[in-house]
Amino acid sequence: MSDVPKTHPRYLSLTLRDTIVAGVEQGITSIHGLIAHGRGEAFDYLIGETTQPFAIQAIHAAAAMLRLAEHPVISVNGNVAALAPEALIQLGQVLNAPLEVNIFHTETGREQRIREHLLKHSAPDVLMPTTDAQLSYIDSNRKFVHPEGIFKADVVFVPLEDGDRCEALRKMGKAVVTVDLNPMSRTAQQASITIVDNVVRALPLLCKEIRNFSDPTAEDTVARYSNKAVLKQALEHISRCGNG
Ligand code: PTJ
Repeated sequence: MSDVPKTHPRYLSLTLRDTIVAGVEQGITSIHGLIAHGRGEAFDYLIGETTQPFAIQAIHAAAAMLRLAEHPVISVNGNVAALAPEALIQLGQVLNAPLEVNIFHTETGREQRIREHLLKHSAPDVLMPTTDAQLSYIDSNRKFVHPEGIFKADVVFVPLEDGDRCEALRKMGKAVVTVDLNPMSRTAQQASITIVDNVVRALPLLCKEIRNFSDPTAEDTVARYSNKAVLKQALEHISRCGNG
């Protein structure tokens, strides 16, 4: 770990850098994950490094959608595994949903190392990609999925995604909940619900919201939710900050 003093005004953000670097060193996070993280940091800086009202609104709708799902699945890549393993496992527990490793950048042994990392953090089980079940409309490594996991899911939670799979999942008729700090990314634009927040802040809030969920009008909440409107709020917030 680096020697950033706790008094540094951006201590938390700098600590997260250490965590993602450690993920690369452990062979969990792809080296490309550092670039993705840097992009995320830039947007986090612009939204004020705190959870904003547009993210709270999306978290409420996401909790409703995930609670109503018949077969929700949590997709795990190398960045989120390094940044928030405990929160991912907690989310799996509150939803009674499996975690499934699904990565974009192929590297020998990385999928297995992610699985072991999650098991070490007490995940009850972790599904792995297979060649038995494949997603349509996609050519990358992300197409390989588990028949009892993403392949069968009606709602897929996919934090920090590259746009291709989100589009493929939607074309296959699945709902997608994502967490993405960039409201303009293809994933953010194509997901059913986009939580524009840092995954390390959003995941514990989502778990809490699901645990305490008592909205008798959950179906209406999901039906009324407009991702377009929420993303617009996020962009307006960013441009207000940019204008001082
Ligand atoms: O482990 P792999 O091989 O599956 O690779 C994972 C990454 C994230 C490298 C891969 O999916 C990728 O290349 O993603 P992109 O296309 O760079 O998109 C990542 C998105 O996540 C960007 O829009 C970033 O702004 C956003 N992002 C980065 N860090 C965070 C984040 N969003 C929320 N919380 C973060 N901590």
